Amino acid sequence: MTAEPVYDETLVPAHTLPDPLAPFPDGSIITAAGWRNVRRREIRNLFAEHVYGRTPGEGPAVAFRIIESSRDALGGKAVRKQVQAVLRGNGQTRTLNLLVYIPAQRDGPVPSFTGLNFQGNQTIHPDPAIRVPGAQVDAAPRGSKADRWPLEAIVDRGFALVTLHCNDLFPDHPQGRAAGIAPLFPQDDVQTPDAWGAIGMWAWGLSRVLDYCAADPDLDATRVAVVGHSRLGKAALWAGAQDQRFALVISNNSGCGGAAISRRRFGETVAAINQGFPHWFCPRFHTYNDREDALPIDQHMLLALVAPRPLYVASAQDDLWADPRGEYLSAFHATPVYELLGHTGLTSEAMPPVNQPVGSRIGYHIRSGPHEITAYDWAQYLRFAAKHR
Ligand code: GTR
Repeated sequence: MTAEPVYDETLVPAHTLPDPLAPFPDGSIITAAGWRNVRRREIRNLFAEHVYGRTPGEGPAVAFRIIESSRDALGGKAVRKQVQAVLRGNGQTRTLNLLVYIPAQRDGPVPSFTGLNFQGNQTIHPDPAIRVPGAQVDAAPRGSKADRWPLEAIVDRGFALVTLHCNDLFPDHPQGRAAGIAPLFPQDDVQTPDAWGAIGMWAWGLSRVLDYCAADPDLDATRVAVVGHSRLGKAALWAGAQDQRFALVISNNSGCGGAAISRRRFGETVAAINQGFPHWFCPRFHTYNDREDALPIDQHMLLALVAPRPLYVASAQDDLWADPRGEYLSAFHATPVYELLGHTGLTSEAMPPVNQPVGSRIGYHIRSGPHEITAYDWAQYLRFAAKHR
């Protein structure tokens, strides 16, 4: 059993965060070039070895095919495309089902948001044409998560949306590995200390969405924002950290193993998350249960891997399990890397008031209300993405 969660700031243990800009072993300081050419890769490798597991270099072949499209979606506002990414490797095949909406009014390739959904493409909008692949009997109801995906607002602002169900990549339960993409990779050995888990595979899938964006002439692959809520926010951050083609990265209430500082042990801890979700991280991450101080990184360094690209971190006031203050501090402590690369980050260690977004290159808000991704959150992401468009 893991200990009772701590929700009292005075009980946060004293800790020292690793410095993303600590001098090189020979004592030389990190310049912008030193960050880009050496330190960035070192930190990314530390996250692969100790937290999320290694993303294999070789993977299945991917072929995209458009299986449905309409020029008359959302009452004429959007073009809808339903695309299969067919993966082949190790003699096995899997299919990722991409759902794409593109503004009907456009002058050229458009910027997009991409993110995974929790319960199936049909949940993101009541549009009856959205396909429900697989076992339809168990499928979550159409439009049941539409509150999380303000599709009309996204399209009205000139952005496309590309989404897929996270379970196409790794069904989200401890025995999900075999039904997902893992068997398509050579030597998938779940026992290896740095074997990747669900978050790694979800992130891999987000990079395949980027490949799709690059192949669709209606989309501008140089302007793709990756967004995710909660566990899928952890995946969005890891995708954005590894794949520098993502132009903008958004973490919504991603909490432990996402934006929040692990060493604070506030709300969900490393031990709690590994116990609750043994399939999310690599085996080595489990050795840091109740030993956060031994980690060679902390999550501010994951956010620093996004630099110099625009980054947005959002918390919710009642979402103490995700440690809002730890999410804010993480963005704050990523700031020196943004500054090294010529951008301002967050300049105050004090959190902003509720519902008052701050920041320019690193955006942050804490919204009133619970653990959720809401119209308010999306309004901030649309504003931020439009500013950086
Ligand atoms: C919780 C988990 C969090 C977060 C959340 C979610 O149960 O402890 O880390 O991922 O689920 O995804 O909604």
